[in-house]
Amino acid sequence: MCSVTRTGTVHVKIQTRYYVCMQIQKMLISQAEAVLKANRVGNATKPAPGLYPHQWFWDSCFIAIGLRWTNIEQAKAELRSLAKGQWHNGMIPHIIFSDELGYHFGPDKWQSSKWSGLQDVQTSCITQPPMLAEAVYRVGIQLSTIERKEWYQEMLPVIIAYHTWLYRERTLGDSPFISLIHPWECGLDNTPYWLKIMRQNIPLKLKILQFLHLEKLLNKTRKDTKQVPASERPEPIDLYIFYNIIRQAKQNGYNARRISNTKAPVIEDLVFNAIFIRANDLLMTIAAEIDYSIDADLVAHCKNTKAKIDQLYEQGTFWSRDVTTGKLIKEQTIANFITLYSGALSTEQAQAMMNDLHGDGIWRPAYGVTTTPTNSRWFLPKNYWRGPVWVNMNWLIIDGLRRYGYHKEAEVMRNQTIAMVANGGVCAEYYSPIDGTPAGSPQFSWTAALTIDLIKTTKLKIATNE
Ligand code: 9WN
Repeated sequence: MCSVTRTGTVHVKIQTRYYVCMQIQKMLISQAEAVLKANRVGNATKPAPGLYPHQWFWDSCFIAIGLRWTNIEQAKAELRSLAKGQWHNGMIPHIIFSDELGYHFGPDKWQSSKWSGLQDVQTSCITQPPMLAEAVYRVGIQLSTIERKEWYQEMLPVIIAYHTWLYRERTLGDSPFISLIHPWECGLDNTPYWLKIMRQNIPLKLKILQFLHLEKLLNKTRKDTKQVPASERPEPIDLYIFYNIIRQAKQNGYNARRISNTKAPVIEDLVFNAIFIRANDLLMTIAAEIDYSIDADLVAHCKNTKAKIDQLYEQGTFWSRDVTTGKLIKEQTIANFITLYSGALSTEQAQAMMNDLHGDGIWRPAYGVTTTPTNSRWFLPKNYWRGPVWVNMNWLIIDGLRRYGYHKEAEVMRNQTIAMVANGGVCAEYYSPIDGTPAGSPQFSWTAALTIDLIKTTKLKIATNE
């Protein structure tokens, strides 16, 4: 049963839980297209109206992956707009600011032009998961051979400069992995493994508030909860620690080596590194297609990161590493499963992942994978990255499952994800893993874009360059 309201929103009730009929799929695509159109500002798409009024790095990559089916020129423009925000040293920032006001941590807090080399674009001064190679590659698949080659010629230098920056500025000591200086860089902001490390060093002012049980007072001064209920956003203490880490990073010129000598958290993040390994492979695939010669050092680095992933493997799974102590951070989250997407796992490790996916509280009947297992002490069903199901996470896992030949499981998760979005009715930012209730911001762009992609991508030929 489907109905369209006078405002044009599609409300869908599905009788069979995981199967979404063709008629509803078509309506979902129209609904998703409308969300993307409404969120479009100039050449880029904001993640959501109100809460996120600028361009975000990995959001735009997911958005382009969806837009390639409905408007390929906009998909290209979305990624070109990211390239315009690329710093002269190669970094792609996690936010490129538009003129809209109201974001809770705006351009004045970062003062990017002191470091970026860009005078006409204001950005944040940290990065986000390197999804660009995947987005460029997938847009390329939709083009004719000649257009694809031109597209790759245009975008490959951007990807190379970015990956080279990551290796130059973000590998510390002899480690083959990329270090992050802020949880916003991994995109899963309040995921338990970051909270655990961050909360070991709470600033004195916040400690006093906690001691007096007054931390909820902080909610009065925050802007993000004007759009979304506080219970669905990071806890006040965590948000203010996020802000504080940026202030400290700025004092250290956003330089990871300097920051790693302070008490600020620095983590070799599993989600980021898994995505990076895949992105390195795609960089090589793109280069091979246009006979582009990649610098030997970069090739060696890429191979080394992939080959050494077992350094993050202990007790039958993968973890992020705390750079300060050198120890793995053993908090189970969805990050463990994003390693499937990397393509770096042995067949045995991938099988073990599959078994774990079916473990208690992880793969939820009807919705996909919880960001934090339901039996974790950190679990909160509607709070941001502490439990909710996110469409981009399901998408990455589906892609990884396909790469390891788990087509049946990938198909189940694909159908579940489409059904969850259809049932939720609003292209929500995230969904409760308990009952699929939409949470966070409605009209969320990557939910819209990736729903289009999931509907369209039934038999994607996966590229490998092994
Ligand atoms: C901080 C835009 C972004 C996503 C992140 C998500 C959230 C920002 C915020 O929104 O983070 O970057 O203000 O909470 O965690 O993954 O890219 O959608």
